[in-house]
Amino acid sequence: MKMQWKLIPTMALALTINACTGVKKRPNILFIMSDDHAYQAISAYSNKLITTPNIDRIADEGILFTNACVTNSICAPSRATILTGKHTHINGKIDNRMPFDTTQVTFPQLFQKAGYQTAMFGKLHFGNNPKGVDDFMILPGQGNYINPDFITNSGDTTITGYATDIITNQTLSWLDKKRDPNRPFLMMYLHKAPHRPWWPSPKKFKEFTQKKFQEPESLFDNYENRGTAAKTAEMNIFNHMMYSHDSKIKPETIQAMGNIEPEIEEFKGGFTSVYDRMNSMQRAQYDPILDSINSYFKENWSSMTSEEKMRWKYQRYMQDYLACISSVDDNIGRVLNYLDENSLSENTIVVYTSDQGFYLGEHGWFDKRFIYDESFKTPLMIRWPNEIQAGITNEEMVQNLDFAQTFLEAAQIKTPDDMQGESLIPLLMGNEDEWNRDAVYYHYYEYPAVHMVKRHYGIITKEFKLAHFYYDVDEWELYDRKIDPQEMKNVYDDPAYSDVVVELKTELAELRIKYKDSEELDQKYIEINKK
Ligand code: SGN
Ligand code: CA
Repeated sequence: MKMQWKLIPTMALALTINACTGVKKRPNILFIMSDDHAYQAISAYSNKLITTPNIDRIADEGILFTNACVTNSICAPSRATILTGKHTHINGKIDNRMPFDTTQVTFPQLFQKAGYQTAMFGKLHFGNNPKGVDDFMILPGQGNYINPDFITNSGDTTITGYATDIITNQTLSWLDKKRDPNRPFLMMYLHKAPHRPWWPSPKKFKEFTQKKFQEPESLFDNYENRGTAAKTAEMNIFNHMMYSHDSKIKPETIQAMGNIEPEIEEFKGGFTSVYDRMNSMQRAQYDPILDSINSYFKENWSSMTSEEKMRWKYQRYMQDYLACISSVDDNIGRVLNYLDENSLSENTIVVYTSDQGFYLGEHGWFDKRFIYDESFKTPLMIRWPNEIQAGITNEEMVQNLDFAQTFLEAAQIKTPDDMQGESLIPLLMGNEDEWNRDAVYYHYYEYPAVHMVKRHYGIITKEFKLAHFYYDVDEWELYDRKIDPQEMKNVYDDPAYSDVVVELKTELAELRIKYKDSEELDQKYIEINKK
């Protein structure tokens, strides 16, 4: 009998072969993704802020990618790229607002057709009926942290409790009760956390409000030597983070202090929209912690300098953001333990990633969107016992664009010709000489919109990053990634880099052709957004 892996000549996988049939056992895939989880907040990457022992386990027992990145640093577009294996200008989901064209082929559909059992739990962000999944329970849109509503194949439901725990309970319950032991599975386990407005579980809220975190060097960045886009973005912690919506100051405290924060339409009721979902038992758990934050704020705010306010907001931000991550980590531990206890670890590929990176005060920012490192890069680690050597690190520039092809190759399913990534299998197997990508392409569109990050596209190599900001500006930026890893100085106009600029512009034009992006498409998406 012809073994399926022969379809893929470069692959040298030692997949378990069934002695009787001679057919290789296809691996299960557990794809774990969080929403807005910065690599700076995973101890496998850096232990400055938090310890994440369970997420780290995946890296320790598998491969850690230190240069993984996205093609468009925003939620729904990243998810569309992961599902379709195509850049967002091709799959059409260029921003959170555009509809996702559900007639497209997504990789779970191919798994389903190939006999895999498929399921999805948690945040997808678009589409009520994800195609290609036998069972699902997804949050509508962004979803809620507390007592979240879910869309399922058997109707809508609301579950009491904390989203991160509930999504995990559903995942475990499916593995336990619905998994068919005679078929491989593809499970997409997708956390809502740690997305804004960062509501932790009561236990973690209490624990993390006692902690103080190290500030990043560029917390007070004044955006000198950068372009207009960095100067006009609305994601500065001091200027754009909201006391009520983000730092959890109750509206009555704000009012008692003389309405110190203007109500911005978009964030109106931001605090109450979460708080009002709690039942009285939940409120009794949150209130003592909220009261302590509120009374400190009320007593000290008027005497704080701007610098002190920035520092206070940064600490409140980190306390809540990292507390959310701590719950994600605990819950991932539950799932990894389940795999161990049920003899599933050995034949399951476990992937941990985020839909993009995030600013944790670097450049004074929160949120994402920019081509700059903290939002462009994303965590990625993959465990596959007997196939991936434990504890290896890889520095290649891999993208979320590559995931679909990687999973398809691992599952011995034929990849559609129009997917635009590269399978990461050679890198997983340690065959780096079979990998020859030296640059990646990036394109961000959601402007004008929340956080006001201008449209831009660019090319990134290990040495340089060249970006073109357009729409209401026409500006180029160049960063020397080796000399200036924090991207504090745009050297585009520096004559010392003129040859680099010429070379990278040529390569960028080639990449735009390779990935079928163009000025016509830039213009088309501007016009569509105007409608
Ligand atoms: C919400 C957030 C923004 C965030 C976008 C997109 N505000 O609008 O801060 O940039 O989502 O996030 S909040 O009302 O949730 O606080 S994304 O991850 O879905 O792209
Ligand atoms: Ca996101």
